[in-house]
Amino acid sequence: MRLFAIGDIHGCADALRRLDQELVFGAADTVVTLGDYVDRGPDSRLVIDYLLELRTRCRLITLRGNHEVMMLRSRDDHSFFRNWLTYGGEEALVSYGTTTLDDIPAAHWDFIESTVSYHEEEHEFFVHANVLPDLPLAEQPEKTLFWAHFSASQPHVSGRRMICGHSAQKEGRPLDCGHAVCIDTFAYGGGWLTCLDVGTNAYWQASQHGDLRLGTLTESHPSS
Ligand SMILES: [Mn+2]
Repeated sequence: MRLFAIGDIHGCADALRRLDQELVFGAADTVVTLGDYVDRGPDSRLVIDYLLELRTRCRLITLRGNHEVMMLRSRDDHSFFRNWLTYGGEEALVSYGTTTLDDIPAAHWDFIESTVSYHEEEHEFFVHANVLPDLPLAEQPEKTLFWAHFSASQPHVSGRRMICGHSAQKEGRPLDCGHAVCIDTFAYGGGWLTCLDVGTNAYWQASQHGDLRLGTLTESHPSS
């Protein structure tokens, strides 16, 4: 049984496929994707198609990111739609060959609506952005879960390790604070898409150009 987390994909379908080719996700695996499937990068539509297929052959847990929040809101709020376009929504629409959300397939809306706010395992919990350390996961404000910048001054009250994305680590390596790890490594911006083996702390990183490299978490900001 392997437990993986994958950081912010942002339309980087080639990098996602490269990780899958290497790790061959299968029926014995749990894969938690940390949200932000769409926007900014080139292939939002292909990423969602890929995840819909991946869901049929492993236990796939798809978290919601702030870009899914924005896309859902844009469907009902035309003035917000214009905002979203400038936050990467324009690239998402291009991947569908359209300029309007009316052309997004129903299966893709169903996928986006099905995304969850957090996920818990025995020793870890998974969120897109961050949590307030003193509040149980079920009581976290959406603003924190989807939008807050990474900070991990104190461990979460659950005692579990937090695995998150959202705050791009532009030098390309995960930020490991011991009780919290951020694995958004800027795939769409010329960085890497990170897949962390949560059980071993080994990670694989793929670029949009097909490069692959390996690493192991090394705590860089010990909790105090
Ligand atoms: Mn985000």
